[in-house]
Amino acid sequence: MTITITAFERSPDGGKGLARDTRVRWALEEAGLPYDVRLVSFQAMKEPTHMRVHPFGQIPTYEEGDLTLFESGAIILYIAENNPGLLPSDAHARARAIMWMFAAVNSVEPPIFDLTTAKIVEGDKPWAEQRIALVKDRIRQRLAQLSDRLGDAQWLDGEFSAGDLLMVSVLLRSRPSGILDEFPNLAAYVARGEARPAYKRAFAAQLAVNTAPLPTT
Ligand code: GTB
Repeated sequence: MTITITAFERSPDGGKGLARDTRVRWALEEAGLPYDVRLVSFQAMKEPTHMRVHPFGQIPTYEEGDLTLFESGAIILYIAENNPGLLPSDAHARARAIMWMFAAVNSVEPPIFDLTTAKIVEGDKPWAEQRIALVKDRIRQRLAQLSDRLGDAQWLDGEFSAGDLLMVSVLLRSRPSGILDEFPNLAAYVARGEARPAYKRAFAAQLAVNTAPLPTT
């Protein structure tokens, strides 16, 4: 059955791989699954056809036969549970890998995402400078804890897993602010993720979309 995901017709990052379709592409590449991509504009995302697939009018989504999913974490969990290579077979190790997936999207991503909101959505407010400083401190606190836990390990819990895939994807978004590089072991961890052939294929695929000429209407 063909897998179809959705991605920005043109990502605001111009192809830096920071939009959340990249993590889904990466999981599909790790699993060796071919996939199609349906590109959607910001306008099309809010129209009924896409809203039926994604109730919040966002990307990414995943469609395969009569299965439709949204939420990048849930999509990656589905891919990981149904294909070898992204989750350990030992029940406890598997539960811990899933725990790290939740930690990535639930404990690490929120402050990182908040910085984007503080800069882009609230950047013109008179209190923006103070808020940005506070949010940056919250990111530093969380990354310091993660850095302590990772130590000099290669991956978060033994072999590379979907937990690392999501954590690396989330941490990548803290690089433009310079905060990721304040934690050399996390920066090296992210670089290890980026060096994986599957990540490189996923990155190249999203870059090709974001640098291709837009279709003329
Ligand atoms: N929790 C959901 C998930 O994990 O799937 C969040 C999905 C989400 O935020 N999607 C964003 C979206 O569709 C794209 S990824 N936004 C359009 C809208 O809400 O109207 C977020 C994103 C966007 C842009 C950059 N960037 O340019 O760097 C990075 C990340």
